Amino acid sequence: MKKKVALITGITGQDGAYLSKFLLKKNYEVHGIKRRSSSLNTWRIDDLYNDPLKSKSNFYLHHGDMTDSLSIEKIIKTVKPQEVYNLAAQSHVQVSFEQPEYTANTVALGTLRILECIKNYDKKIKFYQASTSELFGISKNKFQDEQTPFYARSPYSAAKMYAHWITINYREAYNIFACNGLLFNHESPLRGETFVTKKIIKSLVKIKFGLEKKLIIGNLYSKRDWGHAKDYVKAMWLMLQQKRPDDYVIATGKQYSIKFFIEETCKALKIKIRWIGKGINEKAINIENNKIIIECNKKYFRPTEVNNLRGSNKKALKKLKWKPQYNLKYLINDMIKYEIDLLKS
Ligand code: NAP
Ligand code: G4F
Repeated sequence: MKKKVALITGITGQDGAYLSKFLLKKNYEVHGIKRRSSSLNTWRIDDLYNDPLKSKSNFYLHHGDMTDSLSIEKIIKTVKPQEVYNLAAQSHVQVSFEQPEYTANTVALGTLRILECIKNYDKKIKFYQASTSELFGISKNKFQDEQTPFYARSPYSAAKMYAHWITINYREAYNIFACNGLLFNHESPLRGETFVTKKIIKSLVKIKFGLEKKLIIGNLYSKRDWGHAKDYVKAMWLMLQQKRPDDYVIATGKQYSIKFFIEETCKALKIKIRWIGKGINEKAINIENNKIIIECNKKYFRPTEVNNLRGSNKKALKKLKWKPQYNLKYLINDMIKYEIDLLKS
């Protein structure tokens, strides 16, 4: 049987790496768009790219950029994919306040550029859009699902809102098989270093081994529904294997605060802490040596925050038969193990 061909934008990111591995295991030919940078940005996928059997490898990279429609068009026409997974984005919420225009260009217009190319070149291409729980913003609902109203709380979220709706519009207007995955936060050892889970784990592991003194953190009280990226890339693929295109919430249904995540990481690392102070002055002390090891700093607070995210995965469970395999404890231990191995090596 002829191999299926998939094109992934954002292949050098966390999800791009896990999705590539997932699709290669399913015997896909995988193509990815990477942007040119002066420093290497392929460390998450080097094991695939440097395959000793490279000549037989099903993995290919192409230079391109979400802000450059000519490169996108050329790659889609050359690769001729059956499935396109649009994962590329300026994906950091706080950075989007500093670079709102660039964020809108990559996230909102970047999505439009791909959809236009699919519309003009081959409407049979199936399209996955990396939509996000950030769209729910200040929802007061205990659980957010596919019916929960949106409320953008950052330039990132506003840009993703456009991408979400333009995906639905191209599905309805041009009959394109286009799906939005409203994915809640998902983490892994390959998570970018400035996202809160990776930052906490990296820093606390270094503190444990005496290589760092303090973790400086922002809002301890926002709550997130954290899953494992390994589970979430499977859901992306499942969406494109259905009879009809649709939009799905992907979440664990469990919710924890940043403070709880820190406490669980400390437990796993056997660091005993005690919290003191309030608000911006809240700190954690290492009980064994009485030293302050965690401090808050205004620098990491956002102009507008998303405080409460917890998804309902009922639709995904029923229609996609998708269920998360990994819980928070597994996630934390997986991330810790990776950091310790890295220090050892
Ligand atoms: P990530 O690690 O930040 O990866 C983002 C990817 O986009 C990287 O490959 C990056 O390339 C690429 N990129 C950025 N700007 C680009 C541009 N102008 N042109 C081409 N590529 C560009 O993000 P992730 O965690 O894997 O998330 C994947 C997608 O899902 C993103 O769209 C994100 O917004 C969305 N999402 C993520 C989560 C989550 O919790 N992880 C939840 C919901 C939605 P470089 O490597 O060169 O930087
Ligand atoms: O880890 P975060 O930066 O993730 P955030 O903002 O929820 O966004 C991530 O998940 C979204 C899905 O909901 C994706 F769409 C998006 O692309 C990205 O992957 O921050 C999580 C929470 C926030 O409330 C933030 O204020 O942690 C809080 N936080 C507290 N201290 C911090 C810090 N966040 C970061 N990055 N760094 C801190 O020092």
